Amino acid sequence: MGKPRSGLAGDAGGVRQAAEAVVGLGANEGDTVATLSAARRALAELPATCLAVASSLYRTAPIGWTDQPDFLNAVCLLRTALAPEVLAETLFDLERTLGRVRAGVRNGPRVIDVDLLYYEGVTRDGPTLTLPHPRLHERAFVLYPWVEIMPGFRIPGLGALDDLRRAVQNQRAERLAIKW
Ligand code: PH2
Ligand code: MG
Ligand code: MG
Repeated sequence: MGKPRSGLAGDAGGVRQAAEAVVGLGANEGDTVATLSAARRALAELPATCLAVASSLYRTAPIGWTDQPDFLNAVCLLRTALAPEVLAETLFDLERTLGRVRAGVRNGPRVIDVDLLYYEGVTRDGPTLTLPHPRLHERAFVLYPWVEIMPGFRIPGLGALDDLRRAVQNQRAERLAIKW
């Protein structure tokens, strides 16, 4: 008989342990600082989750589709008892709540993007969830804020954040002294 599904992570012997999860935030349409602040507050209020650290905001050059405004980006470290798929679905719902409409060009402008980048060494390669995020190592807008809050961290299979960041230092990413 299978174990009952709780939707929680680390459900071993009834003891639920929190996992470290890293979430990337981005926005380049509308009142970006207000939307990112709302996203951050919402992360802090997710069930069975605490927001451990939030990075500074970074103004970053658009990657992928370059003919659009600069983004503001940040990264947050969560400790969560939500399972990876449940967390990913919850983040998807949060984007909708904050006004994200999925239309237009891939990698194009958006009011909010909330991506699950990493979940406690878990790997997934499914239709709706890939962990770690498949493009994180190519992106200064992820690596600059991430290394700020987790210096010395090594992503299993990818290497040290510092080394990954050095490899993308040709991409513009400027730390901002804005409270958010
Ligand atoms: N998100 C993308 C594509 N390109 N560029 C920057 N600077 N910041 C982003 O958040 C971003 C991007 C797709 O999610
Ligand atoms: Mg994204
Ligand atoms: Mg996304």
